[in-house]
Amino acid sequence: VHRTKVRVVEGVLDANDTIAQANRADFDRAGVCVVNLMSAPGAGKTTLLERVLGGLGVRAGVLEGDVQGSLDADRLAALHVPVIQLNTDPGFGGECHLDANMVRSALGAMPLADIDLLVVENVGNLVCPAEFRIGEDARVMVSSVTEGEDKPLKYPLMFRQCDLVLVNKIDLLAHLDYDLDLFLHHLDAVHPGVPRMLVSARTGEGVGAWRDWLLERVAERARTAAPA
Ligand SMILES: Nc1nc2c(ncn2[C@@H]2O[C@H](COP(=O)(O)OP(=O)(O)OP(=O)(O)O)[C@@H](O)[C@H]2O)c(=O)[nH]1
Ligand SMILES: [Mg+2]
Repeated sequence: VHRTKVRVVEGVLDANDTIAQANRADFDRAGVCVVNLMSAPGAGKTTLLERVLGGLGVRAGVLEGDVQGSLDADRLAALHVPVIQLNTDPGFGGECHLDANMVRSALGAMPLADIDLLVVENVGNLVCPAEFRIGEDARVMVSSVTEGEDKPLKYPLMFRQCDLVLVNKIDLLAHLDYDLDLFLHHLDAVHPGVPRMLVSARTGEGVGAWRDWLLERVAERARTAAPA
């Protein structure tokens, strides 16, 4: 029974990867850089986007994944960027992540030809989103200091599969017994040397580096897409 289950899961992930490749082809055609933004609920994904998307200097769009509601999409629509809300409940059975097919279902409504950067804010969850590629260029995860230093050890896949870790809410460090060095030690144990930035969406500290990182990814994407 156990073996059968494992095969089913592998089949689901294979099917997901096929659709992710179709998404990738659409993004390539449109020349769009896509960032998959993931974290536990409340780590600060939407606030960090509010901080960088206004006046970014490249044309951005956001795909908001939530189980229910449009609270985050409403917040980001105030920045006058195209935002599409994807609800996994009821449309996709209340799933705890976005998969390639859900993203695909929303692409028709996103003006890909008119944007350079698409940020996909995934459903708040440290487990499931790590398993599903959506056709993205880069995976960024937010780990806030209120979550504890042990999270890389408890959710290694999420920390291992990302290209950048934003350590958020550092404005709160003075009020916590969180040991930043210990967190970074655990991070390096599961993903040695992964790029990381210490940020506060509240005070804006480190947000410039996060903005520059996004701009560099867009520029890199444009360079690799340019005809030889
Ligand atoms: N002190 C402090 N609070 C923050 C910071 N970033 C976010 N918050 C607060 O944390 C709460 C959650 O932030 P959100 O940006 O909604 O988090 P999220 O990851 O988008 O949450 P979900 O989409 O529900 O998973 C809000 O009350 C924010 O104001 C920060 O750097 N410092
Ligand atoms: Mg959010």
